[in-house]
Amino acid sequence: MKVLAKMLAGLSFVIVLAACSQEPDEASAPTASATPAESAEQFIARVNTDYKDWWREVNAAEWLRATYINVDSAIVEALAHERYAAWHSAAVKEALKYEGQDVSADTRRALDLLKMSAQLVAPDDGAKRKEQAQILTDLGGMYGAGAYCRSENDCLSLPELEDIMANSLDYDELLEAWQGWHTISPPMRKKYQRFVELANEGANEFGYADMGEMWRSHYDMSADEFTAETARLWQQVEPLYEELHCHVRARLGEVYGEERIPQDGLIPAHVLGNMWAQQWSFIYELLEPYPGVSDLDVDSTLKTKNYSPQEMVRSAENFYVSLGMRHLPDTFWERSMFSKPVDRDVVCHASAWNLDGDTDLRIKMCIKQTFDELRTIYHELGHNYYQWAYNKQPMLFRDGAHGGFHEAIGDTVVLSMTPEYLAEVGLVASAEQSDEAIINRQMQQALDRIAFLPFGKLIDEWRWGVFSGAIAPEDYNKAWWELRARYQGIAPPVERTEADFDPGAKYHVPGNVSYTRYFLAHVLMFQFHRALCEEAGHEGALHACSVYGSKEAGEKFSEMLEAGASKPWQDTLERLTGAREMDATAIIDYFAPLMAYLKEQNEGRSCGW
Ligand code: X8Z
Ligand code: ZN
Repeated sequence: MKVLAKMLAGLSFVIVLAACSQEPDEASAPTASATPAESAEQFIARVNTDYKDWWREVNAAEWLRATYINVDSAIVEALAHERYAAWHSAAVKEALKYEGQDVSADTRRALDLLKMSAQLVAPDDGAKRKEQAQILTDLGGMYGAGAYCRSENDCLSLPELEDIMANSLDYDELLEAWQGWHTISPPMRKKYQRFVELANEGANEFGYADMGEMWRSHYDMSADEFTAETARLWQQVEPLYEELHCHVRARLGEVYGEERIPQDGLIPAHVLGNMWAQQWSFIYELLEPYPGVSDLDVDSTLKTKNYSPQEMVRSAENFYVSLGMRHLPDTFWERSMFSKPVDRDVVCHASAWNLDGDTDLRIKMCIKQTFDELRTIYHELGHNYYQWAYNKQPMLFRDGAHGGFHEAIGDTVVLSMTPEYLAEVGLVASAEQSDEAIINRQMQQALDRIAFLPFGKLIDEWRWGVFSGAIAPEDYNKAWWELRARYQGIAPPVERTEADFDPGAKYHVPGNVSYTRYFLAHVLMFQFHRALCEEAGHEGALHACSVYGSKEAGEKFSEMLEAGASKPWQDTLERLTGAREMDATAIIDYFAPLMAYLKEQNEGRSCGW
């Protein structure tokens, strides 16, 4: 899914836009041309109807492209984006005519969302729109088909390289996999630079200073207020990250030697178990606080019991059903892509889709037998259940309350995958209840959830800079690593130059998916979890709560899901949690036991970088 309706993965949806002129098929496309006497309400009703048609067309093209990367799907997708963009630009222009008019709150919201829910806008110039659609299709294909080839017949795909990153402890082997994958992106650089110019031109035409400002304006507050919000949340959680970084660095120093892992500096990016150093749970074995205490080894159960991808997805579905939600439709099982096909290139990056805006729900993944993948399945089904729940809303409101909500639903459920839950469904042998067992589990979780926070924050900080021009093309890579150093305390394992384009090796950059949503989700999931646990009548520590089987929690959750984007997110959040602000106190409470452990471990160490 590239650009458009990037409902992708959760992503809520993008939509390209643009406008165009020389499209041969344009005449036959739905148009948003003005009908002078049309009221704002009538206009929105018409847009909702047309939008539904566009949604189906564009999603079908994106699905085809993401599951069959070849020259033909490139044509189909680029054309769909281009045509859609033309319609969208025209519709937004129409909508601007109602600015300042006295209309109902719902209509005003719909008018605003028509403009803001686009992840992408193209210039109102046919040639440029075409160029932009082509660039995005090309970038997506370069990422999806990307591979590291040692020779013509010896290529490693991303899933294979990720296996090495996750399982090897050989410094040089890790380095080769890391460097190998980062060879896919230098050819993207020029295209990306041009894409930025075109996207900014489109954003300007909609009245935004640049595309970054447009993205930041989609949060029921001003773009500047939103920037300040993300900074505030980061400040709240930064101390957690620093403790974790300090402890992990010390441990890695023992494993690889302090000359490779300097104890007062940055951690090389290739030794954290993940290609992007964004989630570190694959190095849990190196960090297990109390070795052997509590069996958290879901990986081995999946392998021993030889779970199929479908069975793993059933397990996730079963959780949602336990909350009172429906079984997924038959078409989900028939049309999803669960495994990597052997005969063609696909985009393996996990995503969840609603192809028709109604019930044609699907996921697209290359599922492996690991706990990490199982959690991702729960994550993706969160998107699908959200999409399904809000499908009674008018089309323009069929989206998350904001992008962070969409990303947080499935991960909220993952927080309920407690040892007791895992034991109940047979994924671990037994659930040990001891302080040591709690710390072990929290370490495993923190390596994902806390490690992710600075990464989640910095990706868009880089893009905001790129879109605004604060980061010039000749500094793309340098600025990227400056942010990685500042926020994450990590460094490239080998020297990088502007001949590299390392941001392009991360899916969401060539895929043009905004990323702050994931940062926000990592705060929100704990807030949601706390609220649902209260609803379920849980007493005691937050980390011990699972809402599995709680119809009360499920009902409250469903109420939020059904609202979609129909109200400002603050209202939706308040309804569930009683608060109108995103707030990191829940994540801080949650990890209180681990923080005490980390502080003790870090005593006498000099932390920071
Ligand atoms: O892209 C995703 C999901 C699909 S929405 C698999 N995530 C981010 C990533 O992989 O970079 C989930 C966590 C962050
Ligand atoms: Zn997602």
